[in-house]
Amino acid sequence: MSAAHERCAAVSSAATPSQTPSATHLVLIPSYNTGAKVYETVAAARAQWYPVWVVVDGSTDGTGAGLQRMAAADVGLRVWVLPANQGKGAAVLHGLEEAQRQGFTHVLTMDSDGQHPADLIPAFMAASVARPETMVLGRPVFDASAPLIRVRGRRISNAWTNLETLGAGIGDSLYGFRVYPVAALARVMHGQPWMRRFDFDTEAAVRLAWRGVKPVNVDAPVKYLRADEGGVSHFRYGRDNALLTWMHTRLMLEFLLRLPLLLWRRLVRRPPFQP
Ligand SMILES: Nc1nc2c(ncn2[C@@H]2O[C@H](COP(=O)(O)OP(=O)(O)OP(=O)(O)O)[C@@H](O)[C@H]2O)c(=O)[nH]1
Ligand SMILES: [Mg+2]
Repeated sequence: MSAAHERCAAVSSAATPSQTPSATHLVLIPSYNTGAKVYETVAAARAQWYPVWVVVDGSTDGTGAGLQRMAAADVGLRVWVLPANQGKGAAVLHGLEEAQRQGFTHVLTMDSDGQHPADLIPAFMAASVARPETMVLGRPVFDASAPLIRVRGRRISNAWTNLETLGAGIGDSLYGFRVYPVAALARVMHGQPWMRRFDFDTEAAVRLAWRGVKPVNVDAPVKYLRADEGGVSHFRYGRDNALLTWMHTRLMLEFLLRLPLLLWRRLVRRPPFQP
């Protein structure tokens, strides 16, 4: 059995990963005004993993205080409350910098609104432990609850992403249920002022692929909850599609500048990225 397989087996055979703290991998949940759904999401993540961190992004719905109370009763949970709303990417960066200071090597990001499958956290972590040099990307499996316009919209984003990375194998550009190598993602984010809002998920995958971080795609269901089920979305079609269009414009321009290097790498087959 290879060392990677032994590490993978060690993670998956841990009887209760929610009781045994990981020193390398943590769950990071950015949260903005999701109401009570965030408590359910955090409890579901804690049932699967230790540690779980939440960055409350200037929420005004009282969940900052509620989550801090939860954390006071649970050593496996830590909560940061940002004083003002900064955007999803900025909230992730806040947690990422803290994770790096504390020596964690990987973070699994997941949304706070109950759309992502907490029960797959151990499988995603195991995939990352087995291949720490990669990013483990959720590939969404939609059910009938998914609005057609969102499903079709992401096909466009995925087509751009494939072009911008010369087909590096990113299965889905938008799904935020992922495991990232901390150092590589922090370097990418510190390198430019973008990726602080909804442009985070797509741009993170593209820029990491440009740096040679290979994607590993793992199927993961995504749910669209109705309002009466506690579903909350802050995605605004006009504002956020404009943001995503501007993001792909920037990435395409940079792609053209990087094209000779990307082609050269493709030809000489660079060794894989090491975290
Ligand atoms: N929209 C938004 N989300 C934030 C912000 N800061 C943190 N988040 C979190 O980022 C995650 C994604 O936000 P959503 O509004 O659900 O966006 P989405 O999942 O891409 O869109 P839907 O598919 O419509 O739900 C959630 O966990 C939010 O709580 C912010 O400033 N704005
Ligand atoms: Mg959502």
